[in-house]
Amino acid sequence: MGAKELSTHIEELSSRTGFYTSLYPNAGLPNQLGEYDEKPEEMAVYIDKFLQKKLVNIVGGCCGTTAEHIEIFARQAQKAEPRIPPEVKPALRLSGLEALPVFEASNFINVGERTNVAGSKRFARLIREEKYEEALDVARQQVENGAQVIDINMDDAMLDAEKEMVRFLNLLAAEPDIVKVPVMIDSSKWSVLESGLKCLQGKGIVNSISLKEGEDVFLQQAGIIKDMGAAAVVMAFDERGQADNIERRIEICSRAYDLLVSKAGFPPQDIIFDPNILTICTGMEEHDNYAVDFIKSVEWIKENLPYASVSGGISNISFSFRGNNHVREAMHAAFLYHAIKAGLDMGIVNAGSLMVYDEVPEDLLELVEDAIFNRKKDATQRLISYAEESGRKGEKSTLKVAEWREKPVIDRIVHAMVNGLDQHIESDVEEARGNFGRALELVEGPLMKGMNVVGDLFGEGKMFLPQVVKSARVMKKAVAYLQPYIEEEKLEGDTSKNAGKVLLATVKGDVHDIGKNIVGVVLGCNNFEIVDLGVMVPVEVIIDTAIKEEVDVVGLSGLITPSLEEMVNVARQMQLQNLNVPLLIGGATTSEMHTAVKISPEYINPVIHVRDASKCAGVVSSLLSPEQNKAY
Ligand code: THG
Repeated sequence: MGAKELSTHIEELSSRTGFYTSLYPNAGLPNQLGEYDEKPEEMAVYIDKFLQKKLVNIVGGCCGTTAEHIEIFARQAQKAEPRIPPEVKPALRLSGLEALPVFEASNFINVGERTNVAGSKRFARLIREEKYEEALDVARQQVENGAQVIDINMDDAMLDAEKEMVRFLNLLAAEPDIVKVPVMIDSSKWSVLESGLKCLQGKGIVNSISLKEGEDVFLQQAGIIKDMGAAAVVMAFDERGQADNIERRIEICSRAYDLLVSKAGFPPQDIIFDPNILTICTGMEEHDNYAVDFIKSVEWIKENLPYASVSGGISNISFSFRGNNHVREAMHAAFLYHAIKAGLDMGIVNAGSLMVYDEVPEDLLELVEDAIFNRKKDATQRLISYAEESGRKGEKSTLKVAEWREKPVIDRIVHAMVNGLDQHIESDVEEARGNFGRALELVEGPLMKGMNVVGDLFGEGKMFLPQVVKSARVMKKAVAYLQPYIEEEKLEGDTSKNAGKVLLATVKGDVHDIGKNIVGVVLGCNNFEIVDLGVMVPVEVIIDTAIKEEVDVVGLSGLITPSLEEMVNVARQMQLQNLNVPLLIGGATTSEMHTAVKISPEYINPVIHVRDASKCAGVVSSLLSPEQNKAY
C-alpha cells in the first residue's frame, strides 16, 4: 500500500496501541507493470499529515521510494514532534477475525449457547452423525441472530471431545462470517480446552478453569491461557465444591482473583467470573435463594475485583420448566434484566429466542420475579400452576397470540416489530395501507414508531442485540412488501429531474441497516439518486466511492455505540482527504449532542444529525438548494 491507502490503518493503529509505530509505505500501489509511480512530493503530502497528527514514531519508504523520497520525509520528520503512545486502559478486548468492542456503555455481550452437544439435542446429533456442514449452520445462525461470541462444547460420553473440538474449530476457521466473532471454548476437560486454544484465531475465551483441583493446577492452567493470549472464565468452584451461597461465592472469587493476579501475572481484565447460575423452582427450599445470591455476587465482584467481568449460563436458571419455553423465556428475560442492572457483563444465551422484558405478560412477570427474588413462600408453586395452565392451553399459549391479534392494526404492527414477529406483518401492512394515502406515509408513520420503541427499549437496557436484529427483520419485510407501491407512487410524481446523489453506508463494525434502508427509500421517493454501500463499510470505501461517484451528500448510519467512534473517524478521514460534501449522521445511538461535539469538529463541511427517516428529505433538499443552503 501507499501512504494514502495506509492512512486509515495508521490512524486506527496509532489511536489504539500503547507501542511505538513505524510506517514505511510504498510509492503508491503498483501499476500494471509492477512499478511504483508516486512522486516524492505526492507522498510527502500524506507523510506530512501523519507527522502533524502525531500518528507515527518512525517513518520511511518501501517499494518504489528513492533517496529523493526519503530526503523529503527526513526533512519533514525533523520538524515534527514525536508521537506519544496513548495510555491504553485495561479492558477485556476479545476478537475473532474482527474485534469485539467492549465499551462501558455497551449493553451486554451475549454468547450463543446452541453449539453445545450437552445443551442442544440437534447439535449433538449433527456432530454424532458427522454432519458438519449443518453443524456449522447452527453456529452461523447464532451469529446471524446477533450472538456476539459463540460457545462451543463437545463434552459427551459418546464422543471423543478433544478430537471433535479440534475438528470443529478448524472447520470454523474457514468460515469468516462465523469466526468474525470470538469463540468461547467450553469443556470440563482441560485437555480439550488446551487443544482447542491452539486452533483459535484472535483472542477467545477458555470456559472454564477453577480451583476445584487446587491452586497448583489452577495456576498452571492460567499460565498456559495467558501465554496463548486468551481470556478465561473462572467458575466459583474450589476443593470443597461448588459455591451455592453468597459467602462461598465471594470467598472463592476473591481467592481466585488474588492468585491469578499476584501469582500467575494474569491480566485482571482477562478474568471472567462465573459465580454459578443455578436452577431455581426445583421444589427444594435450599434452592430458593440461588438467583438472589447470584445477583448479589455479581454486584460484589464488580465492586471489589477491579477490571474483572462477570458471566453466567442464563438458561440454567429455568431447567425446572423444561418443555415450557414460554415460562423459561420469561424467566430468562426477567433474570437477565436484573442481573445486568447488577453489573452482569455477558451471558450464555439462546440468542434466537430472547423475550423482551417489557413484553413479558404482567401476570407472568410478577410470578417470575417472585421466584427470582424469593419474595413469596409459594412462588414456585404458583409459577408451576401457571406453567401447567398455559401448557394445557397449548405451548407458547395460543391465547396470548390471539390477544394481540385483536388490537387495532397500527398497534399490531408496533407489537410485531417490538417482539420480532414476522408472521402476520404483510397482511397487517396491507390492511393498514387502506388507512393511508400513500404507502410511504405508512413507513414514515407506524413503522417508524415501532422502530423508535425498539430504539428506546434498547437504550434503556430492556432489549438486546439479538432482539433488535429480529425487529429489524420484521421492518425489512414490511418495507419490502410496500416497496412496489412506493415505486408506483413515485412514477406518478415528477421524476424528470434528479434532485442529487446521496451515498449511504452503515459504518464499519456495524451490521444494522434498517434505518439506512428506510432513508434510502424515502430519499428515492423524493427523486434523489442513492448509492447504497450496505453495511460494515470501511472508511476508505466510503471515501473512494464518494469521490468516484461524485456524490452530493454522504450519510452514515449505525446502531451500536462503537459506531459513534467510527463516525468520528470517517469525518476525520473525509477532512484528511479534502472531501467537500455535507455529512449526515443517523441511527439509534447517534444524537444531536454527539454529532455537534464529537463529529462536527473533525470536518469543515456541514455535519447534520438526522433524527429519523421522516426528516431526511427535508434536510438533504435544504443542503442542496442554492437558495436555502447558506441559511440552513
Ligand atoms: N457457565 C459456564 N458455561 C456453561 C454454563 C454455565 N456452559 C453450558 C451451560 N452452562 C450454558 N449453555 C446452555 C445451553 C443450553 C441449555 C442451557 C445452557 C438448554 N438447553 C435445552 C435444555 O436442556 O432444555 C436443550 C433444548 C434442545 O435440545 O434444543 O437449556 O452456567 N461458564
